[in-house]
Amino acid sequence: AQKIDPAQFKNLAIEVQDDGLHIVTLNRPDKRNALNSQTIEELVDYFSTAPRAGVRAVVLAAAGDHFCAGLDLVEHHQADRTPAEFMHLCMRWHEAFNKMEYGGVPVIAALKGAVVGGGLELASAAHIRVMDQTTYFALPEGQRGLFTGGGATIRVTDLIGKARMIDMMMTGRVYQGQEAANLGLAQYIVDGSSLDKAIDLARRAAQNLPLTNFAICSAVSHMQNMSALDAAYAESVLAGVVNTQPDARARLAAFADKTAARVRPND
Ligand code: 1HE
Repeated sequence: AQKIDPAQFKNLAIEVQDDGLHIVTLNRPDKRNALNSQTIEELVDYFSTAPRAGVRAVVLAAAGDHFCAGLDLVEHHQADRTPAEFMHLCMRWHEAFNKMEYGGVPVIAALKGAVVGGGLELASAAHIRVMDQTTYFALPEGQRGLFTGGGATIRVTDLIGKARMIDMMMTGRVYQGQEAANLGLAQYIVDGSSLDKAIDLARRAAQNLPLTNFAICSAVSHMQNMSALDAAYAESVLAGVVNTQPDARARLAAFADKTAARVRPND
C-alpha cells in the first residue's frame, strides 16, 4: 500500500484519524484558500494516492471563514500566462478533481463562507457537500473577464441544471441558505458546524466496505459518461465483483439470521 505523509504537504493540512478517516484542510486562510498551482499539485498528489493508501473517507475542510476563493487571481495576474500555459494548468485542476470524483474514496466537503469560482468547482467534485448558514456560492469569473476552467461547466451544470449555471456565470448571481440547498448545491444545510456534520457523514460512510464505497464513488460518475446500454453492462460486472466479496458474507449472514438492523423510517 502507498503511504500518505502529511509532512509532505504545505498548503493542505492532513489529519489522520482512526478508522482511516482523513481530514484534509485547505490551509491558506490568509488568501481565503485561493487555489494557486502548488495547492492544485498537492490535491493531485493527495487524491492520486488516497485510494491505494487505505483511506476510508475524506472530509475536505478549510481553515478560516471561507471555504475557497477559487483560482489564485494574484498568481495568475503575476504569472501572465500564455494560452498554452493556462490550458495545461487547467488540465492539472481536472487531474485533481477527477481523482477526487472517480477515485473511489468518499469525499465530503465541509463548506462555509465563500465557495466561489474554482472553489465551487472543487466543492462540486466532492461526493457530498454540507453547508452552514454562512455559506454562499457564486461564479464570479464572468465579472473578472474569465471563464471557468476547473470543471464547472460539467459539475455545476450537473448539480443545478444548464439555465441556472449560465445565469450564475453571466450575472454573478449568488445563492445561499435554504435556497442553495434546495437547488442541489449542497445535500445538507446545518445550523451549527458543517465540519461536525461532515465528520459524522464520513464516519458513517467509512463503515461501508471499501469495495462498496469504491463502486459508489466511481461507478455512478463513470456511468453518467456512458450510454444506458454500456452503463447497464458495467453495473452488472461491478455488482458481480462487489456483491460476492468475501467481506460481505458476515453482513449477509447477519441479515439472514435476523441480527442485522432493519431499515426503518426516521423518528
Ligand atoms: C485572493 C483571492 C483569490 C482572496 N486569488 N488572492 N474568485 C473570485 O473572484 C473571488 C475573489 N475573492 C473575493 O471575492 C474575496 O476575497 C472573498 C469573498 C473570497 C473574501 O473576502 P474578504 O473580504 O474576507 O477578503 P479580501 O480582503 O478580499 O482578501 C484577503 C486576502 O486574500 C487578500 O490578500 P492580501 O495579501 O492582500 O491580504 C486577497 O488578495 C486574497 N485573496 N481571494 C488570490 N481568488 C481554473 S479557472 C477558475 C476560475 C476562478 O476561480 S476565477 C476566481 C473567482
